[in-house]
Amino acid sequence: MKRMLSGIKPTGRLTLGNYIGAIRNFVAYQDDYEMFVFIANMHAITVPQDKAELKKNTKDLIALYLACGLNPEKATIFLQSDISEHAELGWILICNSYIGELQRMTQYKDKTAKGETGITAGLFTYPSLMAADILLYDADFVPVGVDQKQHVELTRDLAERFNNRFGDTFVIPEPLVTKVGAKIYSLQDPTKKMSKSDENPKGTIDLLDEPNVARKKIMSAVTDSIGIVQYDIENQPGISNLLTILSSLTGEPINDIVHRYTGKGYGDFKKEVGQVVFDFLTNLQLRYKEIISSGVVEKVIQDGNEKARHIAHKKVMKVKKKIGFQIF
Ligand code: ATP
Ligand code: LTN
Repeated sequence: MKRMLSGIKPTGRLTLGNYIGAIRNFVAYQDDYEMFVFIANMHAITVPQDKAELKKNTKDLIALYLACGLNPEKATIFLQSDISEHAELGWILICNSYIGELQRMTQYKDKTAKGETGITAGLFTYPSLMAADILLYDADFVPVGVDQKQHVELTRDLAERFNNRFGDTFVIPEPLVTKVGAKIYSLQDPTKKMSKSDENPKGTIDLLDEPNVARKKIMSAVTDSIGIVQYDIENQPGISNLLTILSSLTGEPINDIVHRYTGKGYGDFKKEVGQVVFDFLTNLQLRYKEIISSGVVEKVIQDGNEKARHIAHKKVMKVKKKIGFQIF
């Protein structure tokens, strides 16, 4: 069975973008792949985190993984910072990454271009840590939203470089980007990614939003004055985004939805999207509450960590031997 791995940072409340672009796919793939899903808390601290919030977000993320349908019998769910091999291999890969290639990573480039201050060295080197996350487990595939594809490509470069220099060590992973929903946009600015760290809460649907509040956000989503429900990302980014959301949550192809709305206005369409989101969140939150109160979260992480640690340890031992760290 091929292996698949992915992670999400506990940097805030998970959004519908995280669900559609990432988690939904982890769940779909868990039957056909050996699945590893982790909480990327070492990546979270590349920007300052409040201790209590980080703890809460981490627990919530695990519970939401489960509520979204990840099954710990099939998928290994673990906490990155509990497996110290991530930091170890991360450092070794940083030492095999060029400053130039890290400078080309869009997240860093965008932040520096905007003149943001307080950018940490961790934010600059985090793509190398992400490479370590992937290479430790010999992952064949990495399901991610489109914004992360570049990092998986860097991972491939680092793995090939290492293999060429030290001999066959790492599996070369492939990014897997979903066809529909690789990028869900802000409801208030549909040219921008829907993001956990967005300051405007109206643009983002949190998975833990009150379902009624979420419905209102859909109803007040920015659209256009064209008045035809159709998929046209250039001229109708808002409507196209809502079409993607609806299609992702129901499985109905976008073309079929467009067909159903021939001759109808945005009002009816938004109502349907709002209702589907309302129902989705209501069911999800019911499961989330059950999971939180059952205390299963701790057990899931303990079991997952154990499995992950075993694999990661073997890989780091191999790497240390290859580079000359093992002297006896
Ligand atoms: P932040 O806003 O703190 O940078 P984020 O919302 O981008 O966080 P991540 O933890 O960076 O979330 O991403 C987790 C996964 O969710 C990644 O695979 C990412 O590609 C995917 N993802 C995040 N936002 C979206 C989105 N709007 N549409 C589709 N996929 C997304
Ligand atoms: N960098 C990613 C989260 C992440 C990840 C990974 C995803 C960290 N390590 C390994 C896939 C595989 C992010 O910011 N979304």
